[in-house]
Amino acid sequence: NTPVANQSTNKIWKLMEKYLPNTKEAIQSSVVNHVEYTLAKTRFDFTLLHCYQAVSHSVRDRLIEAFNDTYQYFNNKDVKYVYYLSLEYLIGRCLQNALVNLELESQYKEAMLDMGYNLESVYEQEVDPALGNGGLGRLAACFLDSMATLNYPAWGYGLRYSYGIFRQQIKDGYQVEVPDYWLDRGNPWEIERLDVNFQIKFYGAVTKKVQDGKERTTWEGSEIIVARAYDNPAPGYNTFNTINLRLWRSLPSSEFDFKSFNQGDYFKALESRQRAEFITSVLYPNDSTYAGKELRLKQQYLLVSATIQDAIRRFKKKRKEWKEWPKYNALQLNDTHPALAIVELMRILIDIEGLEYEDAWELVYNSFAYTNHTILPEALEKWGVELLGNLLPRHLEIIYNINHIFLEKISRKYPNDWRKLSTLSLVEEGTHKTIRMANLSIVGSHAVNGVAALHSQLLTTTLFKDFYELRPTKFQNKTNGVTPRRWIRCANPGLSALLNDVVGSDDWVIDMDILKNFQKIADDPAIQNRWMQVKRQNKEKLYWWVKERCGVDLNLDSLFDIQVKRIHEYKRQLMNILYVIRRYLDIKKTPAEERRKLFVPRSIMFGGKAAPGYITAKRIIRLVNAVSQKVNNDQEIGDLLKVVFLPNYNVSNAQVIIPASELSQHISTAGLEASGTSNMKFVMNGCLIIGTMDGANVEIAEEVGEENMFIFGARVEQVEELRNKMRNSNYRDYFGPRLTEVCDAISNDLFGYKYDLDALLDTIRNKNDYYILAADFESYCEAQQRVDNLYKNKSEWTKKSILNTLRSGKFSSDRTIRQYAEEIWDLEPCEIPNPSKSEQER
Ligand code: GPQ
Repeated sequence: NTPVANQSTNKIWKLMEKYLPNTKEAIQSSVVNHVEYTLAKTRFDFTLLHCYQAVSHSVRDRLIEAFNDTYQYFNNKDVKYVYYLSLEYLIGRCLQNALVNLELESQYKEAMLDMGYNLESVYEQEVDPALGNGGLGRLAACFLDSMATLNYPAWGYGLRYSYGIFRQQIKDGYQVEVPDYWLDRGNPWEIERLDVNFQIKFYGAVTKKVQDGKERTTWEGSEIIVARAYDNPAPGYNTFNTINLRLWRSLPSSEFDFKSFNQGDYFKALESRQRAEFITSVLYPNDSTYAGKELRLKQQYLLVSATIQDAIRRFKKKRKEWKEWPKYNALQLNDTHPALAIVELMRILIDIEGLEYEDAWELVYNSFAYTNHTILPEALEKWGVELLGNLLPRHLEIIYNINHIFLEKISRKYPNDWRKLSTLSLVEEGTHKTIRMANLSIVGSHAVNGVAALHSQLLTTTLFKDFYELRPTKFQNKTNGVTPRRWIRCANPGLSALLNDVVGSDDWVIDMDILKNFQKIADDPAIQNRWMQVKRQNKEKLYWWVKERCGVDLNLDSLFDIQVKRIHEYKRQLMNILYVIRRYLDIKKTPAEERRKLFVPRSIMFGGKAAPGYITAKRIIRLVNAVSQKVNNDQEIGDLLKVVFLPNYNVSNAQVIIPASELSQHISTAGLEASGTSNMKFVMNGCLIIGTMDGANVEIAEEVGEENMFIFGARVEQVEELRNKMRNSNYRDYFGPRLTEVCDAISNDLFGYKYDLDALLDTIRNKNDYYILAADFESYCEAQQRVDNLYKNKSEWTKKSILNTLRSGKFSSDRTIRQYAEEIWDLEPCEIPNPSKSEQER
């Protein structure tokens, strides 16, 4: 880029100095301008979708002002940056969030109403960018919101997949996956950076030569592609700071073309261009399982290589000494998916920058940190050395170097301890030799954290025990959190208004802890009434959502009982639906005139995607729909019990579902849910949790009080013993009578689909019930009885609901991000001065 001459720079500077005004007229004219000049539409040919697009462009203009100023300011102040590396971001819809964070929602509402548009229906036009699978991806999005809000100098880095997670349709009760081409209607929020491109190399060969008595290694890749930046501004709340989520898209490299086109095969050369574009085309739809596919490894390396090059370029612009790298850069790995960043930085420092190995290692070690999100063995990434060595030969070599030096230290410290050496090694030996990415991440990072107190404790006592003993101070806990901006302020306007009145301001949006000071309102009948009204309105919204999508008429007076999350055996949706059958059978056995006395009317809802190849998870969906079919059409049952599968659970649907929920299920086998984050969203929205002592539920119980939840089931210490008891025994010995009757009903074809459903039940009957569903079933049924009893007392229920919200402050991601910044990143906030209101309104 050639710098513009000084005089004209001054002129441009003056012209750009003005900020867009936010008066009603200014907003309207900016929207109308975009209709005409950006969309090239006329007032005669203009739909609600066009309206959404024009409004978004007008908001984007305002975001860009803040965004450019923010990084200019950071740059001038020469601050330290944190780089958050994640293969997934579930950011959700942007329009409302941007308006709320820019504090312009009411202005836009009024401006649009005046032009004949309802802003809420404009919101509904937006697609939901679903570039993630579940909790891990949504966590990254909540973190961006908190990093911006708390004024941290941060960058999010990820991939711009053309296809996000599939859209889930339910056909004949089965999940059907439909491709999610989310860019169909363009994306007004992103800024394509035609000038930010990095070359990415794959395959090829490593050569060594001696230069000035020193061995120099070079890697010549044989496939070269380009990563291009797409920027997505993430505005903070109550601050002018707006940070960037930079997503990379893969494109063919024209330099590489030159060679292949000259070889004469035009079509073959075009094919290789398409292969380049394919790399970022689709998100792998597996949650907590490792895929092991080469394309996935290419995706990971593309993210890592482009990001490291970008960070280095930024660092070098300031011409700092390499030894200052950790003082100016912190890099956070969201699970092991971007772990190759450790190796990529080593490679660049040694092979290109010419640093000594030890010096390079110190810079890497002091800048990287790693977050683990699960102890499930099937999720732990292990790349085969053949695959890795073929795609990234130099990286494999460096991994071997790291391992060699590391293991030498270990064997000096623990001579002849072969068990230790083989568990700590980055390499898993065997017929199929693999690289353990978790071990690489731990060895290459100065901090390793779990995502809830229980999970972090399990890491140090089980999965990473030997690493912990080696360096206990490296291991930390950072309990997850969620942003109250999206999950209360945007998703639950009724509750937000109520909290504003209680607190006397909207300060709670950036300081959730102040809600604790208002606990006495929980007993106030007037507040309780208003609280119930808010819940009722949210239930009505979900009522219409369900009616439209599922064709089921819910009873608004029934208890809305919801479990929404990825379908996984460890999350035990199966236990939930088996209990629903239990309830159904019990209602049928009760004389009609006594039913309403004994049973609280319930609407039990399930939602979540199954990985396309996960057959058991898909059968769970089949069972839920089979039960739904039977129960909802049983005249005898009426509105006492309804069962619904909510299709295509995603962020925008969650914003409707969570505020409407009264009971929320978080019932994983103790020890297996690392944290859970929707549990936090439900609690904030005044739902009561039925749950096991797992993940963050443990800390939720500490905060809101066990008496305000329905806790049940085996504790983590008991799980192994229960499994041992079941091992090699017949399921008839460990099934209680209530569970036996339910399973027999299914096997006797009460719901049809016998083949699928018997196979499903075999996972608990003949596979030793790894997730101890049978062992927890009785205690689950008892907890459900406590739910019914409490729901009969509206005032007591509401009181607990209020206390749940008021005591949920700990679970704001603002708290989490502050802890990361202070305890891992060593990062200071840097708030840019807000251009004065008068200036904005000029
Ligand atoms: N989680 Cl390893 C995911 O959503 N995807 C993954 O691949 C892995 C973990 C979840 C985890 O299951 C939840 O318990 C956490 O709350 C969430 O990550 C965020 O930490």
